[in-house]
This record gives sequence, C-alpha cells and structure tokens, in this order.
Amino acid sequence: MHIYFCGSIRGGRQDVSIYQKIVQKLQTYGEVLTEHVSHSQLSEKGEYAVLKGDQAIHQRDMDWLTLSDVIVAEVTQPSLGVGYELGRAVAMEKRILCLFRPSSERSLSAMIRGADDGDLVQVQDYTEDQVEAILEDYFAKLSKV
Ligand code: 6K6
Repeated sequence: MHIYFCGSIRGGRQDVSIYQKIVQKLQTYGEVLTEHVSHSQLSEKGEYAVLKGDQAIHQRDMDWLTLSDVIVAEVTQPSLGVGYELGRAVAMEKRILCLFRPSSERSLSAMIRGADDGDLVQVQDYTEDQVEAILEDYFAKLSKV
C-alpha cells in the first residue's frame, strides 16, 4: 500500500514529533511516500527546496499523490500546502483521513471539517495518546473495504 502523509512544513514545524509518531505507525501498513515531512531536521526553509526548486517539489508530490492509495493528514497546524494537497486528493477521489487535535484550541477550517462524508473523506478529532489506536482502527476497516 502507498500512503501519502501530509503535515505542515512552511506553515510551521511545531508538531513534528507527532508527525514522527504517525509516520512510524503508518510504516507498519505500507510505504509512506512523504516520510520526509516527519524529519525533524527538515527546516521551514528546506535544503531540498533550495536544491530542486518549488516546481520540482510540487511535481514530485503530485506524482506521489496520484500514486497513493490513502492519504493521512495531520491538520492541526494550519498549512496552505496541506490544504492544497487535500483539495487535489478530493478531486482525485482518494481515500483521506484528517487528524485534528482540539487541545490546540484552534478551530479546524470548515473546508476540511466540512469535507467529511463519512466514507472517502474522514475527519477525526484526537489526543496524542489516541493516535495509534485511531490508525489501527482506520486501517483495520480499510482492509475490509
Ligand atoms: C522543505 C522544507 C521547506 O520547504 C521544503 C520544501 N520541500 C518539500 N518537500 C516535499 N513536500 C513538500 C515540501 N514543501 C511542501 N511539501 C508538501 O506540502 C508536503 O507534502 C506537506 O504535506 C505540505 C506542506 O505544505 P507547507 O505549505 O506547510 O509547506
């Protein structure tokens, strides 16, 4: 299974330790194409961005998004890139799980929460200690689809 993980980069790296926890768990279910999103060394500026340019990053990520079977997005830290990826993924009719932590005291965009259709697109509120169980449950149900 190809899994595309979305998390904030230039939107801010505050949640990188949670991204790591999610990616580690996702790797037990398949290949995480965007593993680098969880790398703590990845700065908001980004060496790859300097080396390759933003156009190459966009193209590579769109290729991976097309290839992916499931998209998991941590959406607590607002990110234009994550919102864009999710919009493109919805248009591709991909299976999407969005994870949001209400403890952040942020309010999730209506364009993300409102996209939940209880089927292809699911938005799940969680606390950090629940994340592994939520992913186990999601992938167990996915294997029965
Ligand atoms: C790295 C560090 C800073 O900028 C970069 C550029 N490198 C990227 N490499 C791969 N994917 C990226 C990069 N920048 C953004 N993305 C994609 O957009 C990721 O898949 C993330 O899910 C999302 C983050 O968007 P922003 O707007 O928070 O950067």
